Amino acid sequence: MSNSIKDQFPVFRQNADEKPIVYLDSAATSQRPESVIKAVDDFYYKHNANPHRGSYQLGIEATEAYENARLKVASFINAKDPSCVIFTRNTTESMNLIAYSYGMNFIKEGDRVVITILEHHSNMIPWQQVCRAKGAKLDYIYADKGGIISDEEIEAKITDGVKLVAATHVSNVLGIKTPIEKIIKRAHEVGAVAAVDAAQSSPHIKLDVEALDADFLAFSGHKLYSPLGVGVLWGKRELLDKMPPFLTGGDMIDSVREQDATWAELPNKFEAGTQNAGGAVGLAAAIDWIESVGFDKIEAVEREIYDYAWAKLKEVPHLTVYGSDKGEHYGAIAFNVDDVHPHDVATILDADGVCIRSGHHCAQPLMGHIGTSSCCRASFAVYNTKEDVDALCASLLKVRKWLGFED
Ligand code: C6P
Repeated sequence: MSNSIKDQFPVFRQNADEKPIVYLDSAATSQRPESVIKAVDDFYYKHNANPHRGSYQLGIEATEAYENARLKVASFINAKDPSCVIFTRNTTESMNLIAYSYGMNFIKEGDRVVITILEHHSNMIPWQQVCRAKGAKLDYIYADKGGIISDEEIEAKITDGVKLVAATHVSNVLGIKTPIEKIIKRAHEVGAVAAVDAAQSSPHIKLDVEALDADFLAFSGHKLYSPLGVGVLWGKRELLDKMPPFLTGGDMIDSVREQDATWAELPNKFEAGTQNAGGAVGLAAAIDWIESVGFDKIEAVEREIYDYAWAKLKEVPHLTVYGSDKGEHYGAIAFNVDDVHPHDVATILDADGVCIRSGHHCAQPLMGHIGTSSCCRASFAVYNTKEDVDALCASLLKVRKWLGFED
């Protein structure tokens, strides 16, 4: 299957003497289309200045580029109020912002915070810190071994006394979509605030904060075809307004006296210091690119690749594929080769130009839950093809042979 989308990504345009790259690590970070790279270049070639600072023409251009990126993100996630879109460095910073600004101030002793066992450490450790500091309890919604969360588990864990629920939209290890809509609804029924980690859903699923009715939603630009170092936190105004700043310094103040200060309005209150305007411009260009392809096409292409990969990997001997064929999956498939450490698998695959991630994927409690300490993960984006999956499977067949196993 040819994929004209792939041609738009310079990293895949190798010279004849270069080994082709079979990039199956988009859940870690995606590649960038040429239009994004050019947009970032254009910003630095022609419009770079410190946004919100310079009143000269170049400064105005930089501010406009940065603020237009905010408008683009707001429309991308269907946020009605663009000033509730806050630029951060990444999902990790966004989740920490919620934890340190909302959690540390509004979670009290004896309260409960609920997360799921599928969480990435970025949506786990901040809540451990909040609960430890405030004397609150951290509870887990467990999935079955396939990653499926039942309605009963949601109802049993999200009960009176829960003040905040933070859940991933899609697991970075198993690729499974959580029943996030039910989790949010249940959180609201018990009066809790609901935060969504959309790091792994944003490249695959059309986000709509209105329809989801989340209170907070976070994602990283770099998994979404954008530059490294730019992320997003969206929150409901009534929450963001009452939260104190997470970081303090330049551009987040209304006025400063010797002993105290007052804060700027949203979004500046949460954007202390010089911001990554080039990154924001790249994120806006990535959104343009995604919209030019369209989520219908993205979902269709990725569904075909995912189903193909799932079936093919199941046929590879001596392979344990984690997760289940029930449920909705996006992006990632986790597996192990019998008797071979995942890092060795990844290194052997690299000799064929096949890039996968190995390790605990920043989800150690989930690893324990599915019965391993680490695993391999192949992850897909809209530029992948069935040929990429074939190359992965062909390379996997070599692994045990290389290591001297007889079969
Ligand atoms: N997961 C992976 O290979 P940052 O690193 O801040 O951009 O994103 C953190 C993060 C938060 N939540 C989920 C569900 C994630 O998958 C990630 C990042 C990468 O799985 C890098 S560890």
